[in-house]
Amino acid sequence: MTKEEIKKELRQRLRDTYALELEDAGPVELFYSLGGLIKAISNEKWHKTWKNYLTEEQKQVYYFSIEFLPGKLLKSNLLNLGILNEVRTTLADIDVDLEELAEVEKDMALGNGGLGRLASCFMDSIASCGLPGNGNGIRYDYGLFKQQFVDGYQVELPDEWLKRGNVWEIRRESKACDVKLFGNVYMKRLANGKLQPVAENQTTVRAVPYDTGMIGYQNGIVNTMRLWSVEIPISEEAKYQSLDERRTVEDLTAVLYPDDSQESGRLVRLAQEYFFVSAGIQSIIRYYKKLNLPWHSLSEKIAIHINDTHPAMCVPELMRVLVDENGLNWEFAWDITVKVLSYTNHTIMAEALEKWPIYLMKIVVPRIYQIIEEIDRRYVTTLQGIHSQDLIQRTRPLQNDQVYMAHLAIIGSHSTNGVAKIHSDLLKSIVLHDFYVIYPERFNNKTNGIAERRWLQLANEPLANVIDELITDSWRKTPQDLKLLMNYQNDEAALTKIREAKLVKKEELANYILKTTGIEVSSNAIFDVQIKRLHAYKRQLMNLLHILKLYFEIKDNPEMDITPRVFIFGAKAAPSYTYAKSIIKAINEVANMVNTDRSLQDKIKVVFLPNYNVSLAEKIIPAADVSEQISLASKEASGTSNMKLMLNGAVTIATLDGANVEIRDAVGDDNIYIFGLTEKEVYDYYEKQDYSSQKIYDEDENLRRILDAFVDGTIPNIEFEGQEIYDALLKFNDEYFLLRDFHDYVKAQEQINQDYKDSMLWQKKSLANIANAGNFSADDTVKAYAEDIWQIEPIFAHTEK
Ligand code: 26Q
Repeated sequence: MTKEEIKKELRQRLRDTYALELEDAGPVELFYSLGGLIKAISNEKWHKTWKNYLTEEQKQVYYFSIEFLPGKLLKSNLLNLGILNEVRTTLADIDVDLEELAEVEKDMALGNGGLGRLASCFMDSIASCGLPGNGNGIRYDYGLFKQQFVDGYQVELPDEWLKRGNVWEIRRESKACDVKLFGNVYMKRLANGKLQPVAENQTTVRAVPYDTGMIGYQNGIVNTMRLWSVEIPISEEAKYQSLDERRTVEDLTAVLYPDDSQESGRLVRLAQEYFFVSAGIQSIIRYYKKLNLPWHSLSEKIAIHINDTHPAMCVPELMRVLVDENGLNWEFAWDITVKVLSYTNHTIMAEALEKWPIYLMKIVVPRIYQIIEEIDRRYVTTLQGIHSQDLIQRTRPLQNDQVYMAHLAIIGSHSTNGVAKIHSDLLKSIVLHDFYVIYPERFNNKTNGIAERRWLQLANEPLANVIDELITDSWRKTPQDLKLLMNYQNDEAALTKIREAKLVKKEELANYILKTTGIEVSSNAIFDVQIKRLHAYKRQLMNLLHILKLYFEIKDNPEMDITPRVFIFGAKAAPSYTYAKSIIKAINEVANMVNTDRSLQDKIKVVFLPNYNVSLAEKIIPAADVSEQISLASKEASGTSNMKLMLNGAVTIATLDGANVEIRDAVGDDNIYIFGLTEKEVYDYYEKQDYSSQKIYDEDENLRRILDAFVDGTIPNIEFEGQEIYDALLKFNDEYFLLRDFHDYVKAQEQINQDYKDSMLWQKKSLANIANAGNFSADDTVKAYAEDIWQIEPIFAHTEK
């Protein structure tokens, strides 16, 4: 498209939709008009892609995820369509700043954190690699809550992301499906002797899909992310007499549940899970039937991926559709189901492994529960005589009046993968060891990855441009080419350019911090960043203990030699997770105490930016010098902010947990700061049960002073929260070994303090991180899924044949 064509199109759209001339339009009208134009451009490619998959009968994967976290799409769509620069300069010609328009768009925040963001990186990569793949999820009216701080406390506000409408989606009423919930089911014997389930008093709701094009990176491919929204079917309208009754239906897709193991077990959440699973499976089978192929070919045309256990009802629902609705016999249907489905596990935390009370399942999805019972019954009988009774009992889906969703997912699929090497190994050796004994061939690893397009090309243009100058722009298509940067390890001019690019982003972030919090920070300081959900196992509190250590040291010795540091946090806590909320309050109070103490001479500052989300991540990550990845070894399945931060030249301080292990292998010990217990040492403690945090406290004077600060009034305004934290660390013996790892953590931090002073030494480490971040491209991750698990092929390869 030429600049003139872009201008003409914009003009026309502004007239048609807003009765405005270009000169009179504000950012909102311009954003929506530009969005409409982009959609029109991509729609042609979208339709072609879809037609192509259909006529070629390409095998497609459907990625079922209860969360997608794309963030904003404007710039990413422009980049992937290859018109980012044209549009930017065209707008500049008429005195419009693209960045200002981009700010108009609300983040699409239909996810909690890592799992949802991974799903969206995968959508970008699947399209960019030309793989035939679709997303299937829920279109929540309200995404993850907006976080504000009031007196240092987290306050949650609703996320009204749809208020001004969503330019990217297409409502496809013609593709709606009915989903049936509640009621009772009994088995009726037919004339031919077969049993048939008969349902009574069911509630039928309509699932209406809203499709969003997932635009591949400059390859003409546009895939579909399909999100389902609930409606009352027209035929059922009469049944709903009051607004209240209508509301119970409409509540189904009203709001995303915050990651909240303590609040789990809610009826609406279970209904949500079934709702998008059932709608998704029905629409896939409807499509497959159009192909007029025999049922045994289903697994040659369709792969369905279960992202964590939230969509695990895919197993019984696919069985239901094949057996009840299409008359297949159980064995045949089961064989197909296992071949079609695959499952990813994202956690080893026991409390996060999903289980549903049987009584609730019977209420919400009675037929699905019957099918689960049959799956359980057959599982037990089939393994009889092959495995021990104990093993069979421990692994069956139904136990203790609950349905174990992970068991269902593993038994009903052909592949179970973890998300980093150490995590997958732990699944095999400990967490899911019983299943590994039964199905060793089903287990595999797929280390997570990230979309470099968003996290470097878009988020960090200064660095991206320097990289182009040094190694050409081939890395933009092939992130592995970033390795070429290793040739500049001793090139001072190159290292300086990279440092200057970092400085640009640090200054931008410093301005943002000043504007939003009033806190002044210097871009000469080390920007030390910990951004992730607030969880005890992620140990934001250990970071805070280190900050307090520095605080006391500077107070005692105001002239101490320390590189100025700004500690930056971003984290939401689940609304009912009181301990996490107490940590937020404590960080905010320490921040206030530190930032207002002139005697510290700006040697340390603490900034807790509210409402951490994808857009804020795009501001923080490019500006980071130090990446905090300090979870207790064995607890973080993978982590993905670790990858985004290294890609932007931050150097990592880390435990050997999740993908940190592979990051260390990629960059080498000289370019990462590793500390703390290993996963094996953690498990040794569990076995011996001889950990005593009290002992460490008693023997370490400095640590005593730090912990006492929580309860002796040193940190103001945390009477309740301080006591809670103090007790967690001492009375309840420090579940996540903060005190055990603290000393080692401090030593690593001191090394960072030293090394940062030698600018070239530091830049060299930073370079090694950027250069090796190509190892963590989500493009490679999805290609591995495509080959090993889904057996799907890129569309180019197919057309070339
Ligand atoms: C549970 C109960 C009720 C409602 C919601 C939930 C819930 C919601 C979201 C439970 C868990 C999640 C999300 C988990 C998650 O994001 N896990 C992260 O996945 C990343 C991608 O694989 C990993 O990198 C992280 O290590 C892992 O913590």
